[in-house]
Amino acid sequence: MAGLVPVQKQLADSYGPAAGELESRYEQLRSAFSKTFHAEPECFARAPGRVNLIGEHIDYEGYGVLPMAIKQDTIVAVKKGGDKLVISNVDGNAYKTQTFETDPKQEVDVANHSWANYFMCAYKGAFELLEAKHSKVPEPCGLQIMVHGVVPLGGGLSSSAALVCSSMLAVLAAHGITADKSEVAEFAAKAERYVGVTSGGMDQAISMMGMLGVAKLIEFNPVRASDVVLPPNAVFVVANSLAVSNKAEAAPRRYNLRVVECRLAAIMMTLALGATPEASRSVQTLKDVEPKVAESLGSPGLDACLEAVHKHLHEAPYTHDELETALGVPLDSLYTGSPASLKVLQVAREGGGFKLRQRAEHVFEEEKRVLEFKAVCDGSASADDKLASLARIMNASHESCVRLYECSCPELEELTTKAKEAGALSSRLTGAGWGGCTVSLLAEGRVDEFLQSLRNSFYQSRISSGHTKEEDMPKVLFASKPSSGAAVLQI
Ligand code: NG1
Repeated sequence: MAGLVPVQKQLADSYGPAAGELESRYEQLRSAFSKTFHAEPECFARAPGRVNLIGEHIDYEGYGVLPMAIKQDTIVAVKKGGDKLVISNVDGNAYKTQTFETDPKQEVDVANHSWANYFMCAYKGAFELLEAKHSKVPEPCGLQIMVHGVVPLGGGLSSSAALVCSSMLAVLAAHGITADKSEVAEFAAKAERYVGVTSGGMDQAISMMGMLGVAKLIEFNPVRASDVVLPPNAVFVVANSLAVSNKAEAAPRRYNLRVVECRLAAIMMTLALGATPEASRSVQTLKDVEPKVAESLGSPGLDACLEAVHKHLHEAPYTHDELETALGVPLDSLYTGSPASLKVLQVAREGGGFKLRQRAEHVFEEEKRVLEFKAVCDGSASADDKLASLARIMNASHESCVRLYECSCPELEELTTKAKEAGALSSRLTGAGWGGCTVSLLAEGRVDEFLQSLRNSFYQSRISSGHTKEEDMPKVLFASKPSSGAAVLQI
């Protein structure tokens, strides 16, 4: 248990010394709410985005990751009222108001991808949490909701998790329920999958359990977070490649395909290690393979898993036929409960097969990097030596995302290269990739010069061509410190 979601009485409890800058935003949200619903909100709930420092594409394989919450967040104002769920946004031009019935069992309309679908995920998740963890489930009732989010969309900074977590807290708060942070993280992660992305639980966990001043090692099953104190001279700069990654829409060819490839790799490794096809088919994640490797090779740990990958998985992509022959069943039968994964299999038939060895190698190596990153932070080396080690680990992660996981894109490559030319010790894609943001490591004192240089080399031409605007630059390129996690605000 991570402790109850805090209920705060003043903005400073969430935002620290920066609270003053937030007052006008809360006022704007309050006034949009009263203009739309002719009443005052009962409370607010906020949840931040995050930047992942190390551990990419391994949360859904059960492995630990190391992100920090960022100051950009989504705030939801809520009040009980009416007999429908009315979901509005302060930016009503971009995000149209949507109305839903109050039945928590309704399906999320995946075919019509809309921003409000994330609210519906949260709404369903809130009731699932209540059913699982609370003796008395409240009667569903109408809710009036106004949202204001400033986490860049499709940027790999978890705008979706910020919306899902803040919405879930708002629904729970409206029903008078204060839940445990890790329970909300767990149910929010499950609920977000209703939009059709078979994602892991990192984003919701850090959004709920983030803390001012420290990054977190997030581990799963059960979800939990432990503090990671970053070297005092380390500054992390987030830069948006401006290539928007539409994760939900592209999922069958990208994100969800990787999740399927990892599971197939885990199954094929288990089979090669001597399990029957039937037993192999029940394996879900690469982490599940670790004890089987230990038993079979006589040595535990990630290096033994890598040895098994190299020994048992071939480099050429696996075909449907090859996998079905080895497993003795149609691949579809492995995914009967998951329409999103069935869609992957359907799309993959026309694609280039499944790259099992490359994906598994990335996952085990990346988890080694997570553990090493934490060990460096916890260790007693000088601050400069720590920076050098963290930079090496982060660069290796990016290299692996490019070469083995194939989740980069030309814009991210240009941006990481230019970031290093501009003085970053390391620069890597963060989040799912295929667009979105990079995170670069800088030594304190080098940041202003870096921001100016990257602005000239990467962004100036994009401002001139209208790709982004001068006034949006603070949202596109910024230094970030670990910020606090989600909260309910009664202000
Ligand atoms: P983004 O796309 O950055 O929100 C996604 C997943 C994470 C994790 C990372 C890759 C969602 C909600 N989040 O993050 O769980 O797998 O990719 O490390 O899909």
